[in-house]
Amino acid sequence: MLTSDESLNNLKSYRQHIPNRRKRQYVYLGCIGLVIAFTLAYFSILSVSKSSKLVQEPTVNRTQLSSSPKINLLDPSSYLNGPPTQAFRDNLRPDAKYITSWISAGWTNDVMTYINLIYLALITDRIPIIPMFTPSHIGGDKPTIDFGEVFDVQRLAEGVGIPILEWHQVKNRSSDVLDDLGCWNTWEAVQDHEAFPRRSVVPNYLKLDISYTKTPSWIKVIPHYEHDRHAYFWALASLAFPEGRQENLKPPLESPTHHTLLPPDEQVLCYDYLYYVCALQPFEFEFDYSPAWRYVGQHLRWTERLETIADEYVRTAVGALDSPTAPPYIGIHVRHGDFKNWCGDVPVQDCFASIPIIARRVEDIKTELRESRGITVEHVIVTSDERDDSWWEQVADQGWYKIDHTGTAERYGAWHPVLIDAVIQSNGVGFVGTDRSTMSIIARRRVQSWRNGVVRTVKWGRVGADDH
Ligand SMILES: Nc1nc2c(ncn2[C@@H]2O[C@H](COP(=O)(O)OP(=O)(O)OP(=O)(O)O)[C@@H](O)[C@H]2O)c(=O)[nH]1
Ligand SMILES: *[C@@H]1O[C@H](CO)[C@@H](O)[C@H](O)[C@H]1NC(C)=O
Ligand SMILES: *[C@@H]1O[C@H](CO)[C@@H](O)[C@H](O)[C@H]1NC(C)=O
Repeated sequence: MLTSDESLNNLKSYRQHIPNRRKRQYVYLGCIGLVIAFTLAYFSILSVSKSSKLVQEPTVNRTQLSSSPKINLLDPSSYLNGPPTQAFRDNLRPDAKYITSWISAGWTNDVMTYINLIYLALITDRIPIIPMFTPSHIGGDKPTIDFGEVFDVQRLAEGVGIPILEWHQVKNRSSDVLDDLGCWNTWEAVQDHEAFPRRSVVPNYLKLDISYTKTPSWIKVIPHYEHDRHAYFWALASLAFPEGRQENLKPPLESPTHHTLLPPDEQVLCYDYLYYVCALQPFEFEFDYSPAWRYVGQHLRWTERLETIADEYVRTAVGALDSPTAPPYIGIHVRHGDFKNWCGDVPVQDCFASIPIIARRVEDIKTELRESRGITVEHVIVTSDERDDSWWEQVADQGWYKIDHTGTAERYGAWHPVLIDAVIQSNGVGFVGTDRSTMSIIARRRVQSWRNGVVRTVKWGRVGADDH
């Protein structure tokens, strides 16, 4: 042990040598630094590739993706064995890991649910397998429609930077094989009203017999709070990795048909329902930072075909069918229908925002477009689920246009009235939406992200709700 004097002396002698030693030391330090840096880099690369072998096989080679942007992310041969098979497992590559989930609400909610699924795929390094859209609000007797018939999947895959598969690419649509699958049941961890996993018709369409394992209750954002059902993305993601999965295994519920008991599948990770999922706070699509919107939703563009059809409807509506391009317009989405159930004792005519109230927001937008973008927009196009003719007369009295869907379902199918309206809402330079409607929320985000547009949301529920 050094006395304080000795150490002081050492320090002094050390100091005296500084002028000489410094240069050499810097050279040493530099060399050592470089060696350390290289070693660290080497081991981190090694450990990444090792741990991804041990913990999780890399399903998405980001090096490859970033170095060759032209890679065909949709080429299923890289991520599947071949054409759709009768039993889905026969088509899975042993070196790849996948993720899937089901839908169970109105169409817009279902779009958001698939966006959440793809975002979860992104943060768990898995390949999402997206099911179809199932009819609910458009009538349960209607056919399903493929995700890829509505959205440009190739563009989505390129935008998000991961491969994206659809179920019909994996399993033959007309297969009679009922496949067994183990999935996570999130529903019973986030709510107390239903003592079963979230119900969905998707597993019936896909012919899957599912054995569910309850997730831990800590996935829930607001513990024990019965008025919210959201789970955290990263809580769900933790169950996608071997340790988190292992630590949270519980006796599963037997599957309805084969009565099999299966733990959550490691290769095809699945969750019953991903609508109520957020990073920070419930109903996050409302907020600018929403990671699901920023990393996935904004890349979800309509198919060329839908764009072409919608464009023709717009040109027809505004009487510009002979013009090659539609004029810039402000889109409005007025959500009525079952929203009257939220009115309580308030008479419907006082509860929903009246046309003059909506017109105030249209004027706001026109002014802002003029002042901030220097554009004057004359055309206003209204989409709504309202069926009352006298209401539509008020719309016409404003000089606003409506989309005529006479014959749309017959020509294109039952999905198209709502699909075309959603495209039209997203293509304006301005948008006025209805507060609390997810269809309005997502249209608003699209107009902001894709058109750099100006948006407003009309509040409703009582007289004066939108006064501000
Ligand atoms: N064609 C058309 N249909 C609409 C419109 N707004 C609502 N609807 C219908 O009402 C349904 C309700 O919207 P959904 O998206 O299904 O339901 P949701 O996801 O719960 O959306 P919100 O109820 O708006 O939050 C739609 O699917 C349509 O069938 C519209 O502007 N045009
Ligand atoms: C990823 O792709 C790059 C470039 O093609 C290749 O050099 C590398 O070995 C791949 N990595 C893995 C883990 O497959
Ligand atoms: C699905 O299977 C049927 C036979 O059951 C076959 O005729 C059809 O070609 C298959 N479809 C695809 C897309 O492979």
